[in-house]
Amino acid sequence: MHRLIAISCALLMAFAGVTAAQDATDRQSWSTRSGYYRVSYKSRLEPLAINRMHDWVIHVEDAEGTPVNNATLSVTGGMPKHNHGLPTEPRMTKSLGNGDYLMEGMRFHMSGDWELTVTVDAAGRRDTAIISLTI
Ligand SMILES: [Cu+2]
Repeated sequence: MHRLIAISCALLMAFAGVTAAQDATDRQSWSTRSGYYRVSYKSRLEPLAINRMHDWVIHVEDAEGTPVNNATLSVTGGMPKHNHGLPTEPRMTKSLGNGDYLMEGMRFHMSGDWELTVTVDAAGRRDTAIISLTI
C-alpha cells in the first residue's frame, strides 16, 4: 500500500512538472541555451511512429513570448545512449508565419530516447535548444 501511494505521488509530481513547462499555447516548450528563444513543436504524424517520414512544425518565440519570424532553423539529432544520429537530414522548407516553420524530412528509425538540437538563427542571434523525446 505504501508503495502504491509513493508511486501515485511520483506521478502527480511528474504531471506538475509537465504543466509548469507548458507555455500559453498549452504545448511543452524549451528555452534555448542563452535564453533568446523558446521553441515548441508539433508533429504532423501523431502519434509519432518509427520509420515514417513526416514533417514537423516548429514554433519560435522570443523571451517575451512574441512569435519570431524571419528565422532560419536547422534540426540535428540522434540517440545519445546509442551514439548515432538521425537517419535523415531534416530541412526547413517554409516559414508559415506567426513564428511557425515547416521542417520536412523527419524520421526516427528506432524506438527509445531521442534528442533533437534545434538551432534558431534570427536577426544575428543564434541559439540552440535541446528537445528530448521518447518514442
Ligand atoms: Cu538507436
